[in-house]
Amino acid sequence: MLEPWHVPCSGDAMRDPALSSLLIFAGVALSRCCAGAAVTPEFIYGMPKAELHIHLEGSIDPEEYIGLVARNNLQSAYGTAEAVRLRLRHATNLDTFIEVYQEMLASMRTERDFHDVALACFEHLHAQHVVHVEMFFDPQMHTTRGIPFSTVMEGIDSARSEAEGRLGMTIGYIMCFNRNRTAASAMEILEASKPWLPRILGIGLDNNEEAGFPEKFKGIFARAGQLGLHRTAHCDVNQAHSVDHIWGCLQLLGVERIDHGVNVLDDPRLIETVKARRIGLTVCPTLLYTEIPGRLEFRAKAIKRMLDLGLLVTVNSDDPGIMRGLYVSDLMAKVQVAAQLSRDDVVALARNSFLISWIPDSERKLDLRMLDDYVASHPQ
Ligand code: ES4
Ligand code: ZN
Repeated sequence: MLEPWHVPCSGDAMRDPALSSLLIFAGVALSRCCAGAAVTPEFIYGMPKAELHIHLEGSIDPEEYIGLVARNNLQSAYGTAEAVRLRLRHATNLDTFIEVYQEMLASMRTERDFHDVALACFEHLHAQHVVHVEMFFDPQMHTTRGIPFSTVMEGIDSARSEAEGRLGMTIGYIMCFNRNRTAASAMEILEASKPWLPRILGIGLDNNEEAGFPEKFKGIFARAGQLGLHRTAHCDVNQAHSVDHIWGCLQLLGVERIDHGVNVLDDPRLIETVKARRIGLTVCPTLLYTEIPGRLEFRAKAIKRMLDLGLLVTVNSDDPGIMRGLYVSDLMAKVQVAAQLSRDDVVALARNSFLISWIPDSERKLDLRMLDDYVASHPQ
């Protein structure tokens, strides 16, 4: 269920229903008038781009959930997609978000389920002109439910090869360890993942941001480095001790990227360090089913400020199934309007997505050339 692309720039206009529908109808013209040079939603959608922050489990939408529950003969408190959507309104902060996330992912049981969920997600991203994906998955959330690690890996890996062949995308997986679980549990999974390591790009950290993060994962990240894996970590927006956590991820874990990382902007020394070390920031200006006033605008303005500071920021989908079905290009178009991004700004977002992706340099060069060709063939 996609939302209209075009949000008028004047709040007053939005308060008049007749005027607002007229403005939405005249969306392209409006988007031009708001942003100066021609930044149309079509230009944003058509740009080749990479998606670097999307969760397999968070891509399950209400219809998909209902289908999986039926196929697996599972008991569920929610009998229709509409009931699921109502339930998703419960997610208003990180903790309540994780509660519904856990309920949704419990619908996946078999290798086929993992394959189908991943493939549906790649198809959505392909439709938004994503040419390269680095997708998170949460092994502990499945192994602790009795699903073998091999079931998860076989399912998602066959989806990867099908999407690469049929859709012409390049795809890698990032194995996320849960910040609220022990380092020993993460190490167990890391060691069990060895047979699949050639097909895993890197590791990350997600789930509830609890005590001990990031210090307790120092050994995990050191081991992952020895195994040749890339390293990133979530630092969610406006959590307790966000700034300290970002410093910890940089200094103790040796991360190459921070997922979200909006609070980098709260510390001038952090800004300098992130810029000097060329740390990627995968920001997610997502909308929850429960409207939180100012949430999108806050993140959009942070993205604009990061661009102005020359930081390597990207726009990402995060959990589109739980967050109103919006994917990267939908979100970029919303950010463009909310923060008045210029054409150069939106191109920088796509360029950054390739610059901070974990692809071989030869591929990066091709992706960047594809973007340059796109820009050159769409004169202002
Ligand atoms: C997540 Cl937004 C976010 N934060 C932390 N953990 C997550 N898992 C899925 N989405
Ligand atoms: Zn995330």
